[in-house]
Amino acid sequence: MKITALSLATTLLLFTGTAHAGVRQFQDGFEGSPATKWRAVNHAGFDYNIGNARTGQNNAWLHTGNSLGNASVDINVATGTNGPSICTARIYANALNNRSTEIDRVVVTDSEGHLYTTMHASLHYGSGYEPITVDVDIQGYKTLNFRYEIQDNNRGFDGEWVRLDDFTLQCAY
Ligand SMILES: [Ca+2]
Ligand SMILES: [Ca+2]
Repeated sequence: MKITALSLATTLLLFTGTAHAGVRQFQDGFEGSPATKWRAVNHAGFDYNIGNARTGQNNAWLHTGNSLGNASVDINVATGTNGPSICTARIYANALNNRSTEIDRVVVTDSEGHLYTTMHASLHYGSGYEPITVDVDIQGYKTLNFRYEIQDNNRGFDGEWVRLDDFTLQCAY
C-alpha cells in the first residue's frame, strides 16, 4: 500500500512539473514615483502617504461626476515568453463616498492595438479594498496595457470616487 501511494505522488509531481515551466510576476503598489509608471487621465491621480493605501504608503484614485468625464489610470507591462502564457492581472479597488460604485471598464490591449478583453467590476461600499481580476492568454512576448476606468452615471457633483492599490500581473508559461 505504501509503495503504491508513493508512486502516485511521484507521477503527480512530474505531471505538474511539465504543465508549467515557470511563472513571471510583476507587481506595482503605486509606491515610489507612481506618475513615472502610471498614466492618469482626467480627474485621477495618486495619494502619497495620507493613510488611504491598502499596503505601503501610496495608492491611486479616480473620480467622476457632473461633466467631469471618464477618469482612468493605466500601465504598460512587458511580459510573455517564446510561446503561450496564461496571465492573470489583479488590482484592489475601494468604493468611497458612502455609495457602491464600479470600475466601469477594465481594458487590456497590447502595443500593436489588439484588444484582449474589456470587463465591468462592481464595488460595494463598506467592503474596503476589493480584488478585481482579469485573465488574458497571450502568445509570445507582449507589452500589455492595463487600464482601469470609471464613467459618470449622473450621480451628481460628488459622483463616484474609487481608490486603487496593489496591481499584480502573473503569467504562467
Ligand atoms: Ca500602495
Ligand atoms: Ca460609473
